[in-house]
Amino acid sequence: MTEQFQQRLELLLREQERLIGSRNTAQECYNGIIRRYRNPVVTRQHVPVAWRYDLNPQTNPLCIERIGVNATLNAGAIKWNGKYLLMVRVEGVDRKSFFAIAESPNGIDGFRFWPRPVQLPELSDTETNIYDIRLTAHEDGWIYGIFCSEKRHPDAAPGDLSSAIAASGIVRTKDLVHWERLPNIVSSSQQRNVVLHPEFVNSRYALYTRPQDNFILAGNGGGIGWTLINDLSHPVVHSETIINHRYYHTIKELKNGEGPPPIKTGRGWLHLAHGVRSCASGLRYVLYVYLTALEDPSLLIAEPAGYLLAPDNEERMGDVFNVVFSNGWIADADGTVYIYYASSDTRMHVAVSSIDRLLDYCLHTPRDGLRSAESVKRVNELIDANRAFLEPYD
Ligand code: M1P
Repeated sequence: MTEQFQQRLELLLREQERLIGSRNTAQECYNGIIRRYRNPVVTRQHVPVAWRYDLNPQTNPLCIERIGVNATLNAGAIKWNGKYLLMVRVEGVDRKSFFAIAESPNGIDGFRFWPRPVQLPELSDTETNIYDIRLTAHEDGWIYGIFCSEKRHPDAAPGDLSSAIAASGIVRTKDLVHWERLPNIVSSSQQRNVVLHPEFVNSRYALYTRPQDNFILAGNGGGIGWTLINDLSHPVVHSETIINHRYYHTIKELKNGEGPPPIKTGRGWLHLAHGVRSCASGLRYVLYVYLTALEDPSLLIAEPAGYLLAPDNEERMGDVFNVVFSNGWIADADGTVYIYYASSDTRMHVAVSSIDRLLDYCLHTPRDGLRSAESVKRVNELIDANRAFLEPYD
């Protein structure tokens, strides 16, 4: 081994250990609902050196990177054997994504990838890309992963190398190591952001869906849908009800999608979702929450106006600007909630809240009045109610 090769390899390994070992701290700025942490929790620099470099000085004397990683984003999440696991979408420089699990002892730093990425069984070689997995520990005893399975549109004209179809793939596991592939969900529309509800509903599996007219735009479709399925080995969407709608001039006017599986609380099912609107700089993705009834998870009971979390500062920049996206959160037994989100399709972050705070936010924040006049009315109502409390400070 030449000295130069060895020095470079040692530097790469040392830098990665420094990154993984660096402690994360909470940001000062806090609205009482969620607190962001300063450092991203998983970046492309976290991807093991041995996945990217040929470490043989004979075949790689210059010690150059052989398989580059572009981004680590949109991770599913689960607590497993006391550890916080992210099933990260790792996107190579070749634009293909795959999944890899990174584990942390405390949920906020120290995320280290397991030795190998996940090799999910393929159903067909037309499946070109897989991404955005949602992990659900279902009461039937399996952990399911539902992800986007993308392929080229079969009717695309020969020169059209962009038109695609999004379907939803399903895998299940008992140990997060061995994965069994089930058939893709059959639906009359394109489906991305499909999420499995963790409990049976009327003895059936319940799915949150997102019917779309085409690959990017909701068109006449969109909204977060709800469907019941008898058997996940034959997953066919026969009928869908929209349970969370899009509205004109809101954060989700263009499209929306369910985030991670909802969390069961004493007041209802707590949901995290993304909303998308159009603006001069492109599409703007933000995160919002809503609450559905305990006895009927498809029944909306509360939804605060606007977003819970939007891209901030450097989060605005990356591969796809002005995006935050979440498909993973973890609720601890003490009520702490770790919200994992990607910024601008580039790296993973964490923000921490609690069930109590999210419920309070959900139940006591005014709903969207859908008009400026209603918004200012809400502010004036709050000012009026606050007057007595401000008197001692006058
Ligand atoms: O680029 C932002 C996001 O765009 C898509 O989101 P949606 O499913 O709502 O259309 C997805 O490709 C997602 O991965 C990506 O983060």
